[in-house]
Amino acid sequence: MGIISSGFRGRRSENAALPPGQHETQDFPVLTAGPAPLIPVEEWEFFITAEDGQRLTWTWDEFMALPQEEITQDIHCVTSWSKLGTAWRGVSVDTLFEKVETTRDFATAHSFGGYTTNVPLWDLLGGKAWVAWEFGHEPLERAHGGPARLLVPHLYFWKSAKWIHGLELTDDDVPGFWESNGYHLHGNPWREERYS
Ligand SMILES: Nc1nc2c(c(=O)[nH]1)N[C@H]1C(S)=C(S)[C@@H](COP(=O)(O)O)O[C@H]1N2
Ligand SMILES: [Mo]
Repeated sequence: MGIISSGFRGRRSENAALPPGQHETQDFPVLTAGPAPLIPVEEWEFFITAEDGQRLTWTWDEFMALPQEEITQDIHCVTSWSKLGTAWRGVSVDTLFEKVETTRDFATAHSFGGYTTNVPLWDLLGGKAWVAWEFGHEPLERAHGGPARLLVPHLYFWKSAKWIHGLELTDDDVPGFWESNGYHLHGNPWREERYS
C-alpha cells in the first residue's frame, strides 16, 4: 500500500504548497534585467490610466495615507524557486481602483526604468494583488523593487513588477518585457504557464 498523507491526521506534505516543478528556498534571490533604478520617494508617483484620458496619480504621501494591509503569501519564480509565507505591507489594488471606471480588461504594469509586464485586470482585483513597500517588516530594499513594487503572488513572480510606476489599462493583452521574450502571457504557476 502506498503512503497517503491523511487529512485526518492533520499533516500536509511540505510540498503541497509548492506548484509543480518548484522547490522551496529560504534565500531571496535578486533577479533584475538591467540596473536597479534609484527612485527617491519625493520623486515617486503612482498612476493609473484608463480610457478618455483618465489619469489618476498619487504622491508617496498620498499613497501612504491609503488603507494598508499586511500580506502573507507564497511567491513563485519561473526559474523554479518558491518562497513560502513571505510577509509584506502594502495597499490593495482594489483600493487603488475605487475611483476608476473602465471597460478595459487588461493592464500593463510600468516600472521606473522601463520594465513592463501585462496582467489581466481580473488577476489584479478581488484581493489578489497589492502595491507593497515593506518586506519582512522592513522597508523594501531597492534591489527588490523599493520604494514599492507590484505584488501578484498567485502568478509567477516576473508579474510582480519592481519599482512600480503605474498601471495602464488596455483593451488587449499586450505582451510586456518577458512576455515578448518567450515567457507565457499569463503565468499561472499551478498550471506551469512558464513559456509561450
Ligand atoms: N522592474 C522590474 N521588475 C521585475 C523584474 C525586472 O527585471 N525589472 N524582474 C522580474 C522577475 S523575472 C522576477 S523573478 C522578480 C524577482 O524579484 P526579486 O528580485 O525581488 O526576487 O521580479 C520581477 N520584477
Ligand atoms: Mo523571474
